[in-house]
Order: sequence, then C-alpha cells, then structure tokens
Amino acid sequence: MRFDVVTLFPELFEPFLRVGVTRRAFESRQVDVRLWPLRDFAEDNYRRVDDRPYGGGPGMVMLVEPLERAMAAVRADRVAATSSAPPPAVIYFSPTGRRMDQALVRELAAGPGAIVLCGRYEGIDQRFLDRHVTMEISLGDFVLSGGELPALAMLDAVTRLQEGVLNDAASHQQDSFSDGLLDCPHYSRPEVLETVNGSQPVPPVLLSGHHAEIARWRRERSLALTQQRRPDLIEAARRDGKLSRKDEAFLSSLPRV
Ligand code: 4GO
Repeated sequence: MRFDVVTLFPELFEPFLRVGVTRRAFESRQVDVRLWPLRDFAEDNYRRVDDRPYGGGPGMVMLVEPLERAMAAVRADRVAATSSAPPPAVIYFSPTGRRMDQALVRELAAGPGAIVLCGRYEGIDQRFLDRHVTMEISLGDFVLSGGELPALAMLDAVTRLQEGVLNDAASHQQDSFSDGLLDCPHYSRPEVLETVNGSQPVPPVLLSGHHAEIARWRRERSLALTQQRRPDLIEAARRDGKLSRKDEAFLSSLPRV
C-alpha cells in the first residue's frame, strides 16, 4: 500500500518512520510513505502557502493553488506507478471529521493506501476540500496546530495491522477494540513488587498455568474495565452479538455504580 502525504513539515515524519515495530514495514516499502513538501509547490517569490481569510478574523488559510499543484503531482506520480488502480481516497484530518476508531483503521489497513493532506494555520480553503477530499477524519474532540500528528497516528495504526509487522501474529487480536472491548491489564517480572507502600503481587491466576482460567480472568478484566470506563462499548458489543452468556452473567455480577 502507498500513502502520499502532503505537508509543510515532512521532517516530522522521517524520524518516526525509522523506529519501533513499524520500521521494517516502512523501510521495505510494504507501507510506502511518500512525502510531498507543500512549500515546493508555492510558485511566487515568497513561496507563500497561506493568506488572510476573506471576511476577516484571526489566523491564516492555506491557499488552493499550491495544494492543487501538489495534488496534480501526486496524482500523476500514482498514475505512473499504478495505471489501472481506482482513484485513491483523499484524507484530511480535522476536528470536524469522522472519529477515527479501530474499525476505520481496519478498513484503511485492508485498502490500497491514500493521499493524506496535513493542514496548518486555520485550515485549508474550503473550495479545495470540496474538490478533493473523500474522507475527513478526526482523532477526537480537541484541536491541534496541524494534521501531521493525526497523519502519523493513522500511519502507525494502519501499519501495525500489516502482515508480519507485529512480532507475534496473534498480538493484535488482544488489543483494545479488536473484539470491541478495552484490553485487560498486563503484568511481567517481578512476581512481587516491593514498594514503600507495601508489596504488590501479580494476580495469582496468571502464575497458575491454567490457560482456560487465565483466558477467563482476562476476559472478565476486559469486561469489568469496559463496563466501568466505556459502557457505550459494552452496549455496542451486546448489539453486535459479541457477548456470550458467560460474559452477560459476569457483567450482571458486577456491583452497580
Ligand atoms: C485534526 C487536525 C485536530 C485534529 C487539527 C483532530 N486539530 N482532532 N488541526 O484530529 C486544520 C489546521 C486542522 C490544523 C488542523
């Protein structure tokens, strides 16, 4: 898959693409990330990419024309590489977009990639967005100064789902949201942690070697945590038929708060 990222700050991406479990996928081009520095597509003497908003007010707006030239260059390059492919999704990150969740990440991970537009300032001239953007995505109800961090978050989430990226092929099957619930807690050495406030042992069942009991304990920790923090996810899992009778019995046994 291929992602073409149009940004004023390509240097923010480069170090990120060189670390962690995702590094191989980026370096081998299994996930081919191409950076398109928007400043290169500004044609006037000042290499302007922004200007003041019509109607007045604070802040600046990203100009259509450099973006149109960048987009034409990206599309031409993609056609040269993949002549018969359907037109790619064009993603813009903004608080007004559709909330990103693991279902959307799975959708993107199964697809051919996308063109990704990173906004700065007050955002991009609406006429450009109307002409090109097919998917407006938000990470949540908060404001950032640019779309680069959401773009990196999406690239990370999509890449770790690619074949061979995680060390253990099964390990994303127990991530939060993989079955619609929050993940259970995890423990490693030491068996007993001695602190000034006393000792904290690992939950004994995890040392028992009883795989079925361990699986049940983890499921119950997921259910209890999800019920407490995200009751909306319990409702959704119930609707989607993802809760067994045992799960329902356990949830009924939890104290109401
Ligand atoms: C995305 C972009 C927040 C998000 C952004 C988010 N802020 N919640 N800021 O995913 C246009 C210029 C949008 C800055 C960008």
